Amino acid sequence: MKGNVYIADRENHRIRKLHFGLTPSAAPTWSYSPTTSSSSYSNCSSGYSYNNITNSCYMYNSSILLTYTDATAYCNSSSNGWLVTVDDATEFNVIASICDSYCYIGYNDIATEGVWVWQHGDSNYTNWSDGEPESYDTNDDGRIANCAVVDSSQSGRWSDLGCESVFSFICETDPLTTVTPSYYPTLSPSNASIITTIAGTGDANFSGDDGDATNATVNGPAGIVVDVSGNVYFCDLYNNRVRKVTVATGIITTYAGTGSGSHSGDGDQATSADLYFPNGLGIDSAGIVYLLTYYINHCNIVMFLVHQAIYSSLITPIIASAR
Ligand SMILES: [Ca+2]
Ligand SMILES: [Ca+2]
Ligand SMILES: [Ca+2]
Repeated sequence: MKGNVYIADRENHRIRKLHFGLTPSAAPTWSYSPTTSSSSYSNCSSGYSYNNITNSCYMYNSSILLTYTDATAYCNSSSNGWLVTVDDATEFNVIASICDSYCYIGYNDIATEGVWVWQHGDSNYTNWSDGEPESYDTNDDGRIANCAVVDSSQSGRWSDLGCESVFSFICETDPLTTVTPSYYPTLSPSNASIITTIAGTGDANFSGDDGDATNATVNGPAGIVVDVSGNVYFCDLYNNRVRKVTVATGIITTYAGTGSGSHSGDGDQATSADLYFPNGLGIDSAGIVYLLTYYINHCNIVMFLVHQAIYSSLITPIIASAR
């Protein structure tokens, strides 16, 4: 496809391809923390609201007044919730801001007078109003005071009142564990790319001609070109060859060079020619490949040579000229 990018990944001994416009088949892995989610993010069972300060879910309806037992049942039947457990000062402030009257929380000493427990989970946090808790509440018809309520008139601090009284209440649940973040990454076809290896295993060696290119070894790939059909040619520098990956099959072959690092073979088939560290390639619109190699002349001077490796009816590549 137009726009693909090919990379001679020299030190990794691989030919790699950046696929233009291809959407990855697997979603990228993202670490996700609800506490950093956007304010529009919702992560709670139906009826509950997510609070990103406490990373918990709350339900509150000031018009529903129930006894402690009925309020507990109401929460239990609402996505297996519970009367809220206040874990710390942070959650205290959140709950205090939610409740605008008296609101049951999940703290009680029903089982043993004076031994206060949470109906769900453990918390050592308390924030009683002055003089609370009491054994009997003189402000609540003298009932046995076994259930804690948030008292909005006391800045949300708690009082213990009779559990038979009907009050508002606050239910709590954990956030849902399976979420789809609203900012889940999507890659648009116009700019997506993923990278794959099309040749080389990563081992620096020579092997694998006439087989799957991804099972073949190469050694220091350098220059790379693609012909109009999508076939890939690259200099296999330290193997003194030019190799070709045929796009239709993924098969790798030697296109030029014997593997011997010297200079010979002009006019012969390209696969019979010796190349000395081929390191640059070009291709023209006719599919003629141009090849840059080193050449050490008789004065021991390193020179560069450009070869023209010509297809003959797309079958027999020939190195035609030495200069
Ligand atoms: Ca809590
Ligand atoms: Ca009590
Ligand atoms: Ca009290």
